[in-house]
Amino acid sequence: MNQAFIAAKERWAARKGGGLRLAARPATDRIPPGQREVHNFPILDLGVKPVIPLDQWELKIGGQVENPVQLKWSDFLALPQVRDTSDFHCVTTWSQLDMVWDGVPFLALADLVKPTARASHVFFKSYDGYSTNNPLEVCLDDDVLIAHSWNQQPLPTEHGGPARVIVPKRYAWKGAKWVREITFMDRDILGFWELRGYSNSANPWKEDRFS
Ligand SMILES: Nc1nc2c(c(=O)[nH]1)N[C@H]1C(S)=C(S)[C@@H](COP(=O)(O)O)O[C@H]1N2
Ligand SMILES: [Mo]
Repeated sequence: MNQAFIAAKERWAARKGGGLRLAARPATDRIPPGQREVHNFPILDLGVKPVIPLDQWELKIGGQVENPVQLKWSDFLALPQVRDTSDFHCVTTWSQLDMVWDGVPFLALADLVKPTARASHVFFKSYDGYSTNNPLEVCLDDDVLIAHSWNQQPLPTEHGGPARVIVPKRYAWKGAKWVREITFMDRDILGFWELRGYSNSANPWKEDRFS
C-alpha cells in the first residue's frame, strides 16, 4: 500500500464528521507575494483550445497503480463529487480568489486506481499536448480536484472543460486543463513548462516561479 495515499485517506476520514466541508481559510493574507487580485479569470493556453465532445471524452489513469482505468464521461461523473472554494494563482502575477469548483477529488481517483507503494509522483497529460507533474503528496491534498464546473456552471472550453485539474496551493500551470491522462510514477519527470524553465515546486507563497 502507498503510505502517502493511506495518510491522505486518514486525514479525509477524520474530517468526515463535518461532512465534506474543508478547512476554513483565513480571510486575510490570501494574496501571495508579487501577485495582484483580478476578477476577470484570464485565459492561458498554448494557442489551442481542444473541443472534446462528452461522448468522445476519456480519462486514462495508470502507471504505478493496482487498478488502471479508462473512464468515460458517465464513469467520471459517477465518482464521489465535492464542491470546494479555493484561490487561483497564475505565475504571470494574477490571482483570483474564491473560485467555486465542482469535481472529483484527486483522492477519489487514487482510491479507485490504488497507487502502489512505489508511486511518488504524478504526470498529467492534456488533449492540447500540454503536460505537468506534481509529487503524489501534493495531489492528495483535499483541494486538488478534477473539476468539471466553475462557479456552478459547466467548465467552458477555454478554461479546460470538459474537465481540468486544479492544484490551488501551486501556481496554476500545475493544473492541467483538458486533462486526458494521469500517470502515477515512481520518479519525477518534468512537464511542458517545467522543461522550459518554470520552477518544479511552484509554491506561490515562496515565489517559486522559475528554476
Ligand atoms: N492543457 C493545458 N493546461 C494548462 C495550460 C495549457 O496551456 N494547457 N496552461 C496552464 C497555465 S500557465 C495556467 S495559468 C492555467 C490557466 O488556466 P485558465 O486559462 O483557466 O486561467 O492553466 C494551466 N493549465
Ligand atoms: Mo500560467
